[in-house]
Amino acid sequence: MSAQLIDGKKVSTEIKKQIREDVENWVLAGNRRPFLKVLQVGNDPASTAYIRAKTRSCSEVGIDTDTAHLPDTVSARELKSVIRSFNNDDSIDGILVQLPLPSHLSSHDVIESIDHRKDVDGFHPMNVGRLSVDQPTFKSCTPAGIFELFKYYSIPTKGKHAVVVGASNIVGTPMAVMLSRENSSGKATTTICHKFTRDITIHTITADILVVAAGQPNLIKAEMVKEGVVIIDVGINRIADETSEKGYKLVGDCDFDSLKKKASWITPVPGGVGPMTVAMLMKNTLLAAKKSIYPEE
Ligand code: BQF
Repeated sequence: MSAQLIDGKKVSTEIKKQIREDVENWVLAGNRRPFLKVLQVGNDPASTAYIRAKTRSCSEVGIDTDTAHLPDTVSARELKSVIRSFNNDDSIDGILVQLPLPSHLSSHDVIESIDHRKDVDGFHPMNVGRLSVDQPTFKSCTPAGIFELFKYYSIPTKGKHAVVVGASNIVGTPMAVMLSRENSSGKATTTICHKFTRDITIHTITADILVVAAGQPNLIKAEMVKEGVVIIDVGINRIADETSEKGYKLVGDCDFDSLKKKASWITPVPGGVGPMTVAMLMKNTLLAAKKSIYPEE
């Protein structure tokens, strides 16, 4: 078998076109243009690249955006007071604190200080909790983007065995929740593997759908999966590459070349899940502006 490619770049472009229309209609109806405030602490180059991708997408869909910068020495008090001022600013619809934060700061405390009604990343405990009980919420962007890909390519999840490798708060855990809920989205039987899983192959080999978000290049190889599996590779790893002008290239967590011969569907890296994550951020920002998740009365 040779896998069909899941083209996240193409699907995200189509979704952003739709969001652009929705934004224009919202503005034409007399509303203020949606506004996303980004906060960068320090100047990690990968974070700068991600913020650039988000800012570019904002301009594509007609969302206003601005990035505030704080030094990596900022105290938790100062950072939270800046976030409080964004919470109280009615011109700001969505707040995004770019992760990871410097190690002296607790991302839990920082995320919890964001007004959950402006939490377009969907990381606030209020939004995570609502996700897990099937209430309207800002869905974490990467899992939401993966579900858009399932929809676009008519890849069924109902009744399937889904295996998620990686249990982060950002991707693995919300992905597993969305896959497993029986009333909305996934309806799959779901296994979560993480760093204490003794033998991940006994799980991955039975997967109909394998979502990998472990941050480890080449973790998943062809002999660890069954014929016809759907491979969703969330990994984004920079590895040295002298032939590229940047000096590095991006690879996922999966051995694409061997897996593409065995899988039925596979996402590439780059151009797979990554662009969908950014598209879902645009969607959440519009939902925040419209107060769709948390109506005012
Ligand atoms: C692509 C992220 C790890 C840690 C913090 C397009 C993005 C990535 C790849 C992007 C990510 C990953 C983001 C591609 C945002 C996804 O073409 O393949 C877009 O901008 N992402 C982030 O903000 O923080 C991270 C991964």
